[in-house]
Amino acid sequence: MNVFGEKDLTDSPCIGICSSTNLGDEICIGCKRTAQEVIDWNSYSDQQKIAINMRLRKETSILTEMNVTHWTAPVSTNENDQAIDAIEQGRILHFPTLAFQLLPDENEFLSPSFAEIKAKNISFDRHTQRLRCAKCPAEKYARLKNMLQRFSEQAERLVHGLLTPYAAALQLGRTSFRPVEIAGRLSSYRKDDTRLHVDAFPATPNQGRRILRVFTNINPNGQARHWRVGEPFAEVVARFLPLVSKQWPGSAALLKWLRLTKSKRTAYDHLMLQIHDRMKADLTYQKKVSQQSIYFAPGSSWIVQTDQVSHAAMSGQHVLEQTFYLPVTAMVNPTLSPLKTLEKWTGRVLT
Ligand SMILES: O=C(O)CCC(=O)C(=O)O
Ligand SMILES: [Fe+2]
Repeated sequence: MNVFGEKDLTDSPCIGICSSTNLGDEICIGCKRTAQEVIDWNSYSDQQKIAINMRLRKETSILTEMNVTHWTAPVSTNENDQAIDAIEQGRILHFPTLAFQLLPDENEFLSPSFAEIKAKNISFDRHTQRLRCAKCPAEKYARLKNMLQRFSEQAERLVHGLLTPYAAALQLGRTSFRPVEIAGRLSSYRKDDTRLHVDAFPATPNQGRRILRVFTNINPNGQARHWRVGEPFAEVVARFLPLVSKQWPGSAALLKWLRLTKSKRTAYDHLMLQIHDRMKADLTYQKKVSQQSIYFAPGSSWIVQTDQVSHAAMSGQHVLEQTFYLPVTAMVNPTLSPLKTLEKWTGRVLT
């Protein structure tokens, strides 16, 4: 087992919930091994253990593999349905061979020196055409912007083509370029994205809207982006909702008046922020919760709703990311949204 509590490929996959030995099931409900594999485990060679663990990881993976190789490639109705269903269930759409092509004169931007000291990302707002947190000489500024603009447009085309029922309602958020190595970066625990969390932003309440992000790894040195992904959203809520502190009456208006938030922090935003902070603050949870590691290779892309999928970015350098917001009413199955899940648990309207 490594320092994050992740199992090695030769470790037993047992999670302490055993239905094969206890109840005689052919497939164990906990680890998904066959009854025979459970009985024989200790007699297996490392090679056999690795083969079984690889098979189980594939079976239990949160990734839905998409065979889309171009940002504008036509997508079949079947793929549309599969993508919507998977993303709403809290899965990650993975495009192993969907790469973002840099222009030859863009390679020079693959350096942390283009980001302001202490900044995690360079961000770009397509509406205002402004870059934030970039430390870029004036003569290169337009080219850096062009790189982010081009990625943003391609990500938008991909999402519109793939998640067609969302197309009319999707709102374009920021584009970001992340040229800073994640591992070893210093930050407060709240800003520490190497801890499992669901996304919630203190200054930008999203008032129930979904956060949908497109990532692409443009690392030139073969380095994957290593993520951990934790338990399903309903389980996060079951564990942390009972611990949240209440939102003081009048605090939302005060935060807005003081301009600490860009819009009203709704009851939903309050709960999501509390859950975000409490997940990150609980180091035992970080280590012990059931989780899987994912290595996103250079030249691959992925789409994930980061308000729903518990995630942590452990290491990696150089990704591009595009954020979209989606009203819950535009979902095919709104009951799967964090908003509706929290409303069901609290018995209250939260926006
Ligand atoms: O940079 C990454 O790979 C992911 C960081 C993260 O937590 C996020 O974008 O929500
Ligand atoms: Fe995040």
